[in-house]
Amino acid sequence: MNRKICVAAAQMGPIARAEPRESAVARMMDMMRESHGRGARLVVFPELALTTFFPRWWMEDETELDSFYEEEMPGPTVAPLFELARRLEVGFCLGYAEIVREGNRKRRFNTSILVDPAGRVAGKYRKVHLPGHANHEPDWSFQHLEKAYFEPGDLGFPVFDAFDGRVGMCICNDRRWPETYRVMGLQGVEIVLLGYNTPVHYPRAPQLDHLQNFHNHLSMQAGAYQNGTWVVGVAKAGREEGCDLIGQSCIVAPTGEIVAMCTTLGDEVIVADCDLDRCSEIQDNIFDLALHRQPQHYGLISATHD
Ligand code: CDV
Repeated sequence: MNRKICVAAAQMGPIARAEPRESAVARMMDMMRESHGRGARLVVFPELALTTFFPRWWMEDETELDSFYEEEMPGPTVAPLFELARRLEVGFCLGYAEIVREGNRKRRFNTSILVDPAGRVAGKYRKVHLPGHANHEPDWSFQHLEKAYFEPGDLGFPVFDAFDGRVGMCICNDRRWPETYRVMGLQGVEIVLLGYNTPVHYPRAPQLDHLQNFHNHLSMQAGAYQNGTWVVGVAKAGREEGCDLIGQSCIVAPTGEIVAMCTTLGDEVIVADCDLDRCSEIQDNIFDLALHRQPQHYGLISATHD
């Protein structure tokens, strides 16, 4: 069986705070049509793709905060994207802010879903590594309040049987952590789908700002190679509400090589034929985990810290 799948990374340019979801969904539908026209069977969209990156603002009004979250997926605004996918028979991966009501309690997650070509949700992931801070930092030019607006994901790093392969997801900051890829690698992952919103400026360590693009690719290429998996990393890019976000969305082969990369900071589709059988070149050789791993020496990796 041929396990070559044409995958599209659908990078998005900025989404203004006032831009309605309908507009963001229309942009995604345009890119889904283009991806399909270029042969893609799977389209990957960014983190929090339906709205602006709202954790950059301190919000005390809960109604305002809630307006950035989805209570149902798909709700009426996002349903046309699912319908188009079904009609074109393409799957997709979509990042969004999720609210779950448990009695009087609202639980908030930074979530992504994998949707199969029949328009069914085939997998869900909730972001584990939440960057930023929980308190208002008025001296900084913008906030990064993921620690205030989300709780850490409670689903672990699941891997799903889909698209004739083993598919995993993670979200933005997760891509910088080797454990993210390894936990999926141990489940035989063959393609990791992820979206990101990465500001060029990091207020806590601005001396590293010029390395943002380098660290983006470094993390994904290392994660791909060390686990013998394809990685598809998709940005929301460009100047969003005065905050510059990096682009360079890319598709990385299991060898760690970048095989396609966006060259703009706007809405842009790139595609690559991802042969899932190529994963075994790495997984059965240099990183044959069953043969070469020495977990008795790795205890500290999962030990808790104070
Ligand atoms: N959305 C993110 O998770 N952004 C972080 C930034 C804040 C460092 C990232 O790791 O790209």
